[in-house]
Amino acid sequence: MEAVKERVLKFAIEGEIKEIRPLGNGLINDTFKVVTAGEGPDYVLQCVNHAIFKDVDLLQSNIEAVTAHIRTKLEAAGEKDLDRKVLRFIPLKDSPKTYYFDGEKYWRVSVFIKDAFTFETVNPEYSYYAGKAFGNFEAMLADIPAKLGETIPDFHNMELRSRQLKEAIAADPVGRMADPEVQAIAAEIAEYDFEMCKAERMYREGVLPKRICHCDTKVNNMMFDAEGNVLCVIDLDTVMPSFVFSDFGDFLRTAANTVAEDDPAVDKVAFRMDIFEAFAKGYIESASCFLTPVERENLPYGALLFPYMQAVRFFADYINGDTYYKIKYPEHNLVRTRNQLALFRSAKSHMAEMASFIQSL
Ligand code: GN1
Ligand code: MG
Repeated sequence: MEAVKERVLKFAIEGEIKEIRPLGNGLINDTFKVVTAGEGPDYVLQCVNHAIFKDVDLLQSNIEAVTAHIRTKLEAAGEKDLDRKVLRFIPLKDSPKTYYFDGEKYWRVSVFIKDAFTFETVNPEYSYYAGKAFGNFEAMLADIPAKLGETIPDFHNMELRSRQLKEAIAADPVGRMADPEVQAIAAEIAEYDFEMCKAERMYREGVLPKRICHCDTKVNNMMFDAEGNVLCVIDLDTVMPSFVFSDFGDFLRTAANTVAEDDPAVDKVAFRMDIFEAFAKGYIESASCFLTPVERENLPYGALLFPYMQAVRFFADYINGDTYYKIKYPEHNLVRTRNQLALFRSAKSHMAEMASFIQSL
């Protein structure tokens, strides 16, 4: 940890470093908690995965613009305790930059929000609050003056994800396509390819806008206080222009699944309508100020799209020999694929119900 400590010391933090220890369970970046002595805050140190986020300068400037914009709005609304309600990134000691490049890796430091919790699962009540919070996050960013870049170009572009999977299948670099189960999965995915690429077509036709979205609204990317109030949204690397389905769909993908995204018990996977209803209600309450009718009526499609897209991404990574997501065992990405496909099937069986619920709001 000595080398890691040296990186932290490049930043203008308060107090002496007492301890640095691993934090959280993200699949992309490496995260640590930096405990300090004295009155000042503790911090979160992250090593940004540069293989995935190629332009860290753009990424941090997006995050700076977003957090500054939200901070200004919260301040104007008379909110107190802002360091608990929006992330604050620490500049370097010798420059206003909020990241440090050590010649090999990129590092950044933000204020640790104490007495705050993230959850891997939530009940309907918390889903309702989360819906309000993610809708509000998009609403606050609807008038951001800065033009944000795509930190991962075409991140949630289903046509691209589908193409990447087709390329992986054609190349089959580690021979995983020989397995009949893998072939069956490929066939099932192909069946829904055209239907799931609908958002990109609507965008080209000019009927679906892009907005500033969070693009990684996994349930564990939201912080709650001890009383269950939403504090803030974290993990801002993927904040970029996208369709509203990104935030609506990815939350439900993680929160409405009866089990974790990598649970091998596929027969236990189901899409929870109680979570859908609570989340949709909260989301629409705070997003209705900007949602168009097309966006609103396609929210159920968004709830289908994300399990599907995630299945495609996990599956492509499995075929490619596990080069993107962190894995804990060799078949991890295949297990994740089966799980997400099962969730897709379950969500699909609730399409009509979802549509009439949205209409009823
Ligand atoms: C990644 O970093 P983490 O675990 O919050 C991924 C998401 C996936 C998710 C699947 C930049 O998010 O898009 O939905 O794993 N982030 C990136 O669990 O690819
Ligand atoms: Mg995360």
